[in-house]
Amino acid sequence: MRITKASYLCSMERLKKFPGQGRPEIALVGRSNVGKSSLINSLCNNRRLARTSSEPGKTRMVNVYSVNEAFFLVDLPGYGFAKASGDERRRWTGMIEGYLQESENLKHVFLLTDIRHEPTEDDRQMAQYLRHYGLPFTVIATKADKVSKAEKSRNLPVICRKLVVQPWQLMTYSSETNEGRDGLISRLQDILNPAEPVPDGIQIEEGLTFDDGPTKEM
Ligand SMILES: Nc1nc2c(ncn2[C@@H]2O[C@H](COP(=O)(O)OP(=O)(O)O)[C@@H](O)[C@H]2O)c(=O)[nH]1
Ligand SMILES: [Mg+2]
Repeated sequence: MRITKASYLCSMERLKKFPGQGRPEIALVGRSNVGKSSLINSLCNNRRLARTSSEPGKTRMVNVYSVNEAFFLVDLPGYGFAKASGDERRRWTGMIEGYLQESENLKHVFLLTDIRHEPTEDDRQMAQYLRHYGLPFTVIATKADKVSKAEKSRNLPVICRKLVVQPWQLMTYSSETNEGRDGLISRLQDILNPAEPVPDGIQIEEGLTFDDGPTKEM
């Protein structure tokens, strides 16, 4: 898959039907400032698509981007912004969870976490939440350009352990160098066009029933 077309579609505070709804949606969640907007820009090869900011807590809306007129990337508000008041936190949590629970076309969630640090308690809770509701997700360790190879191999197992994911559920990404971009695009492709189950070659005769069970003790 090549990403040839990407545009900003809309921002919303609560889930509403947006134009063209029905196409698959892929959501991005993660701490404020972890690199969600930068990843969208790098993936879509357009630096001005999503607003990035060095100031945490700026994106307080759900921002939707349309990609290749085929699917939507849904940039959820960043959690874990230390200066937010209790009310504001509850509003954010409501927005994130409201979307995750109610979207009918959500196919996959990318949970972003900074490769330099151990995932936060918020990250851990988010992973647990996604598991609890059976929402398929991939963890993306961002800002991979900021660590050495040695730090990377030290930090990735910590991320797996803390978020209780297998190594194949974890990818690395750098929006600075585009490291991981090809891998993420091929992951997107698999998510959007899941492989047909491989037939096992066993043909069951029509009308055959298994009243006695498949095997019978003699
Ligand atoms: N070096 C480096 N900086 C990054 C990367 N991704 C994001 N940043 C920086 O981190 C800050 C927050 O990024 P942003 O995409 O706005 O985070 P968001 O709040 O999760 O949307 C910005 O200053 C970005 O330039 C990356 O892969 N490498
Ligand atoms: Mg952002």
